[in-house]
Amino acid sequence: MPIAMITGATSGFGRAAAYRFAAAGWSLVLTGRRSERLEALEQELGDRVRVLTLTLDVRDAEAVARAVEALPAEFREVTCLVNNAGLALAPKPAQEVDLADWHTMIDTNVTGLVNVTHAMLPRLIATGAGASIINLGSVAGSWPYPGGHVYGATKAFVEQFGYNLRCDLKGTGVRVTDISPGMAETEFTLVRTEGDQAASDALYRGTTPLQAEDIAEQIFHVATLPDHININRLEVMPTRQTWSPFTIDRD
Ligand code: NDP
Ligand code: 8X3
Repeated sequence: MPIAMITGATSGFGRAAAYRFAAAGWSLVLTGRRSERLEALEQELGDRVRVLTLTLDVRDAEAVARAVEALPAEFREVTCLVNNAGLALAPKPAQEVDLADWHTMIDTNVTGLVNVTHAMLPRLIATGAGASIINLGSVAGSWPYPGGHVYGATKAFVEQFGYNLRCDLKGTGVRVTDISPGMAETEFTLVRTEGDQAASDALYRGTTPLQAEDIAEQIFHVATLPDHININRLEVMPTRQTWSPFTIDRD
């Protein structure tokens, strides 16, 4: 059975993707920082498919490299890496944000994703045809909005990194896709607002955001396309979300 390695499997898209791959019988390598959630996932999915959980902070390059190096033989031939772990912080004007929040987003969304990718590339290349790297970008990587500052910039990095990877992976059979969702109801806004449940509820109230399962379905679709197809980028928005107009500062 093929193997999916999913970073940030303890919540949102990553968790839903774990369920989606498990439903198709894939073996799973699930990572995240919250071990109790990983243990729960192992209990829920472990009787259906083979599950390996790794408590891992993607920002820690050495820990990531060690964990990949120590993958048991039956979990080594990873078919699909889902680089999903990520976060946004500080939804306020750039000039009011703590520098530490910018660093945390860069460390997680950029450095963390690079850490995992670097460690996993030899494994994916060894798997060869049919292997894929699916990176979670965002509409924020293409479309600026107030309060997006470093978050959007990290997702622009994710998109360009994926395209550049594709160039170098030519001939290996390894595919690279950027899935860039718009507004989706997960723990994302709770994290972004430092646990403000009312703010999170208010954002999703009265509209129809994407759900984690919607994106999990896209991830699974991309991962299971015939070997010769590479979707470069998939931008997915809720039907009820569109772009804002340009704004103008007036006297
Ligand atoms: P959630 O907050 O629900 O899930 C985020 C996941 O990332 C959690 O499992 C969390 O696990 C993990 N994570 C965060 N920091 C780290 C870290 N340092 N090391 C390891 N794992 C980490 O959010 P979503 O599911 O919505 O977000 C998933 C991805 O999708 C992110 O990259 C996000 O930027 C992107 N995205 C989200 C959108 C949305 O509107 N929801 C839209 C577009 C893109 P733990 O805390 O256990 O470590
Ligand atoms: C998160 C989606 O619309 O908040 O990446 O930028 S959005």
